[in-house]
Amino acid sequence: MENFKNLINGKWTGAVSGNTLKSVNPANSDEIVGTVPASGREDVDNAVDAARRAFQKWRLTPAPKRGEILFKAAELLHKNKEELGRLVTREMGKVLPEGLGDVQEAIDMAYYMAGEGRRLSGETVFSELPDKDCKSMRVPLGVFALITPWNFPTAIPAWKIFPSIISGNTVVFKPSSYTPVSAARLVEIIVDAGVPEGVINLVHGAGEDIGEYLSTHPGIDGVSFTGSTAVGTKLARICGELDKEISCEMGGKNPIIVMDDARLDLAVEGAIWGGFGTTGQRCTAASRVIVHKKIYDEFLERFTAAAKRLRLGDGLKPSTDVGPVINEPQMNKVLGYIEIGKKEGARLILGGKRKTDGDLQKGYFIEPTIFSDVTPGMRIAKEEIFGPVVAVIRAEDLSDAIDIANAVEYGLSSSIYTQDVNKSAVAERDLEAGLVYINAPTIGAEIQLPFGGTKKSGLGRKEAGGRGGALDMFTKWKVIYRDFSGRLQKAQIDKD
Ligand code: UN1
Repeated sequence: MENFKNLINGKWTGAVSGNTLKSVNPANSDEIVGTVPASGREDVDNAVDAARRAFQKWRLTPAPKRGEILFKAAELLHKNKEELGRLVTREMGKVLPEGLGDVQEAIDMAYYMAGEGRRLSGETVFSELPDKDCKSMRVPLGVFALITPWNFPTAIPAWKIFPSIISGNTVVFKPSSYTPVSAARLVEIIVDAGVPEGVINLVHGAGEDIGEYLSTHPGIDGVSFTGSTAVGTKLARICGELDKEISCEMGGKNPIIVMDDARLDLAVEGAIWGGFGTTGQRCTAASRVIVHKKIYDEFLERFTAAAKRLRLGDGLKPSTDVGPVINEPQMNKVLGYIEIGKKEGARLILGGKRKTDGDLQKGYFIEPTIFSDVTPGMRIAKEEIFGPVVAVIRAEDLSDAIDIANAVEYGLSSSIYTQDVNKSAVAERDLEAGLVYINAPTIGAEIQLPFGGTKKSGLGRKEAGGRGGALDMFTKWKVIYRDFSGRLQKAQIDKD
């Protein structure tokens, strides 16, 4: 068991109230992974204050120097990858290769953003007037509140921490209270890499206690939130009124379309990985599979047979394919959706129950579950379940499949399996989603490209790398005009 504190101004400190929270292994609820402070408003005030004080110095630290610290953080994360990956698995439940993948995504982001220290470029442009020059540059916003979910305990924090601090911001980071120990280890490693005190502050606590307080704090300039659509849209509304920058990554109901010319073996494998990888607990999870009517029966048979072979268990065991869901309320929510699906008239063709036999009795395990004969109007076809439940829907043709894919409020990820280049081009153009995969499932975005969705999946700027990615979230453009003519020159008015 590991006991962590908040990090405020470079010092590990308990909550002012002295209260703590327990982090529990979802594969075995008897195992306490660690404890962290249950912070209140005063702790948030102190963290924001520390970040504000550190900002003036950090923004003037040359970006290449900030990059060197991030590079060191990447190397330390790499060195500690195995330990961190195991911790992610124990705390979040995902199988160990995925726990390690979670950490790898954080490492990738650290290296990538370290490089941005020498690439944070703007533009120089000619002036219309003589003896005058013009340039634009990226500048930090100030202090960011970073609020992250439990499903990627190190990757998503890394998507936010590294681009915000390379840009010269300071941060107050509030990780999910379900996976705080992984987040605390991540921060500890980043601090060991040499990030000065106050640049990164960590405040643990439940979202309902301090999430809104932190986001709307007068000392906060911008908010980057990943979590549910309900919380994200509420925060965005309040922050909008307060003139604070905010970007939200939220839910998904991501479809895989399988056309009649698809390579079925690939499509089945992709739907298994997309639907049941991370126990369906990704905002990018393939919770809908929309199948062309000509191959519907064959796909369903092969998909069900493959899902039947998945072994549920503790993610640390090499034999496990699918781990538990995060906790009891989430388990009950998923089981509730399975009941809704049955009542709506969908056919439950696999799974549907909690599993408690043998070693599984102390964890939150739900069988990989498949519904067939799902129609687009059903709730299980429209609402995000965030568990190992896949709805299989029949489509008449490509255009029907795309209409079904788009007929939800979300638009994060999407996919099509087809061998026909023309069909893939139509899907690429017409799928309403931030991410489109061709012959690959809906999960597995890489960090060097922007990440984010449309409709109710995303608000504001995108995450991760590339043009239009996180640097746009964490910087503002500043434009400088310098006149060295020694006289007053008037743009748009002076003739020569
Ligand atoms: C999420 O589920 O919140 O593309 C993020 C993916 C991962 C990130 C998922 N790289 O599935």
